[in-house]
Amino acid sequence: MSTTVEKIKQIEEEMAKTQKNKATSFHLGQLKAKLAKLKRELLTPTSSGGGGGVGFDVARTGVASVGFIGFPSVGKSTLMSRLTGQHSEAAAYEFTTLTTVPGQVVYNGAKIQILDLPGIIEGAKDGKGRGRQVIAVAKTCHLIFIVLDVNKPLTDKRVIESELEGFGIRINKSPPNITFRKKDKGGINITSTQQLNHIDNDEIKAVLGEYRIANADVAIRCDATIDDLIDIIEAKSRSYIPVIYALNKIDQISIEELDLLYRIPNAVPISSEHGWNIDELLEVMWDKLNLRRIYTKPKGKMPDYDQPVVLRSTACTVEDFCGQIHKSILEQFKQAIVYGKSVKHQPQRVGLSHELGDEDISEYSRLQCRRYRPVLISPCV
Ligand SMILES: Nc1nc2c(ncn2[C@@H]2O[C@H](COP(=O)(O)OP(=O)(O)OP(=O)(O)O)[C@@H](O)[C@H]2O)c(=O)[nH]1
Ligand SMILES: [Mg+2]
Repeated sequence: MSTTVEKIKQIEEEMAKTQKNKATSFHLGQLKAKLAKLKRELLTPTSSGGGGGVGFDVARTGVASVGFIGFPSVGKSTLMSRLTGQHSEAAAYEFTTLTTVPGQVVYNGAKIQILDLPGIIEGAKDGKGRGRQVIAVAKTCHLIFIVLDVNKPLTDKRVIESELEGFGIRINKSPPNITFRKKDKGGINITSTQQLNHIDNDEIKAVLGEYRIANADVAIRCDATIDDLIDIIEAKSRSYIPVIYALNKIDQISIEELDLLYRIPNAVPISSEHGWNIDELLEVMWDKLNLRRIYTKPKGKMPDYDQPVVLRSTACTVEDFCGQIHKSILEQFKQAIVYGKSVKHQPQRVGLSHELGDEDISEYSRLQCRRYRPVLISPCV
């Protein structure tokens, strides 16, 4: 019997041979869905083709974690030591790092965990080297630095991207605007708010058929592709993670070449060895992490600007804030008083579900802060 990897190869070959046209679109939809199912099987550790072996994951600390992915010897460990002060063995030979090395950087009062990971090679997602375990750690990070050596061909960038994509990681993307709801009866009902240029009803039905879904409502609100639809059906095995390309070793290139590098979106040219442009890397990291700093204010006193409570934008309600300080606050909680852009009146009383903000307001002078990230709260009133 052929293995999952072999089955994937067979389907990929068949897809390459099948030209997209009206007659084959149904077949292509089926093949893509089959492929997605097999790939998921490959990534599930319990299945026959699964990861196996000891994982590389480490205990998570801090408010967010950032993982380093790259080919061997691109300078991941050198960057790790530069950012965190935590020593991670760096050397000229390949595969110096053999397991996850955690470190921490404190930026804008937020403790951010940095994970130096072993280098991966092409085919990592299919089980080459320990690549699958490495990418599995990256998949649970809030941000990934793809570290590239600027002396190597830029095609490396595409190779790493496809390794991550093949593992269900979606880079710098948000989930496609498609709602999918299974039903008990009524057949397949497809609605779209705009013209679909890449997919037709036949393909959608073929994909759903492959997943043995006979009754469902599918509402499409973007110019979706088959892959987008599959991503929604396979939502549990997809992670949408922001990525920064750290283009390392710029000390070895000319100014003209550096200018070209600056045109690559989401890229920050750096030299980890010399510490060049590390400030910009940290700034971009901060932006991408989209964290919110909430300053606490004891009643009748000035807010404490030194030690903000830092929340992720996906969990930034007053409840999350109280939970970060101490669970017992929630038991006595009645209302919170909040200043800032997240409220209309300064201050305003809000409930547990209120979302706190981290935005600028210039007219805010009451607490003598020009740039307003802070929202202040006195939990019990
Ligand atoms: N010129 C130059 N060399 C660098 C730079 N950063 C790292 N290096 C060198 O590149 C080599 C590999 O660095 P490492 O930090 O071990 O690379 P790595 O990506 O962690 O490698 P693995 O752990 O094997 O995956 C070392 O000899 C470093 O001194 C840089 O900015 N400029
Ligand atoms: Mg290393």
